[in-house]
Amino acid sequence: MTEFGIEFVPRDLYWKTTYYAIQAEKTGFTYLWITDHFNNRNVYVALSIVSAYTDKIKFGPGVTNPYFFHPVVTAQAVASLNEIAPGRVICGLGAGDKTTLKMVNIRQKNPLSTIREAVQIIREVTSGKNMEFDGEVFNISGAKLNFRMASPIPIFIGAQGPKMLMLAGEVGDGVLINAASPKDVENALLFIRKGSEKAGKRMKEDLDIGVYTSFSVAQEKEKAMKAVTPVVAYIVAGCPEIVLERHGISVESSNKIGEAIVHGKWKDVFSHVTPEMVEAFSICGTPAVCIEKIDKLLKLGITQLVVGSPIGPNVRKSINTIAVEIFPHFRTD
Ligand code: F42
Repeated sequence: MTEFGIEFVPRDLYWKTTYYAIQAEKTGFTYLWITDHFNNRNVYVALSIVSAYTDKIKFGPGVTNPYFFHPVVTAQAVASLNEIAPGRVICGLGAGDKTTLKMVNIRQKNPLSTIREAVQIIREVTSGKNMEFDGEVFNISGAKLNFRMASPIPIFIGAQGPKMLMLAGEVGDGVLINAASPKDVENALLFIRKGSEKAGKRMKEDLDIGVYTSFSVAQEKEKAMKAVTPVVAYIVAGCPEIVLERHGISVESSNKIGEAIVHGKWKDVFSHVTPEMVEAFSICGTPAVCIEKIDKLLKLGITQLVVGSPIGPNVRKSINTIAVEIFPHFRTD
């Protein structure tokens, strides 16, 4: 069965994120991911409050990266959370958002080795081992947590490029595919499968396959579109050429959107984002339209669909709409 996850961006005040988290748990979401960007509120502060106000939803950073946080610090953070909420913590890890890394002049060097080694370090340190490690990127001469781990923490890798998707299939407990269209997800699955086969793992049984979508649902299509447009703009601006090509979007229009974002020209952003871009990079529309699009993704054989930012023009109402009008189509219980 496919589970549903939800993503919150801690741009909102902590109490709002916590309120939405409680609502998400009550309405039947299984996973809660909170994004990590240094210019938003801190992800672990947000997650600790969430842990205190929820009982069963699984939660974690979605996703953190080993450039801002050394993997031993990530291991410490998720292990601490897991002490507060045993068995509920999951750890999302990715190469990091290029724009925010650039702001502080951190080069995203050797992303593949960095992620591969970070996964190993987080896994071993959170399992209570005293770790010694001499890698291509990280070097550790004795790292052990001074507190005991409650349970293992699954590591999900956020990935978009073919090599990262393959690596995610090979070393992750799960993968979070950054995509919304069946074409992109199908393509991603080919690479994930190659990686999982290399490691002798079975897709789905041994590897959680999540699709992390930009999502916007409202009773009026126009309102859903307006809410999702800025998120789609960021996606198009940061999208690899190969993916733009797949959707017939020119690099020139992607650059134009990027320029408009950098200069805060939001009128231009709205005029450059086309309905085709919204179609390619989000699940957006009325509940009926969203049901149809979710159905196409679930049929590809994924284990988790993450309903991502903005969720809708009014987050509280949209979570309610998902629970009342969308979930019943996918759940028999
Ligand atoms: N990023 C954040 O910063 N915060 C978030 O909260 C966040 C959430 C999130 C959720 C799901 C998801 O899928 C991604 C998410 N991201 C988030 C974005 C994520 O951090 C990455 O930016 C995103 O996944 C894009 O990276 P990627 O997976 O496509 O990997 C990049 C690095 C890439 O270019 N990959 C290439 C590929 O084919 O996969 C490989 C690049 C390569 O080969 N590099 C060489 C190497 O050896 O590593 C050499 C490069 C060199 O010069 O060092």
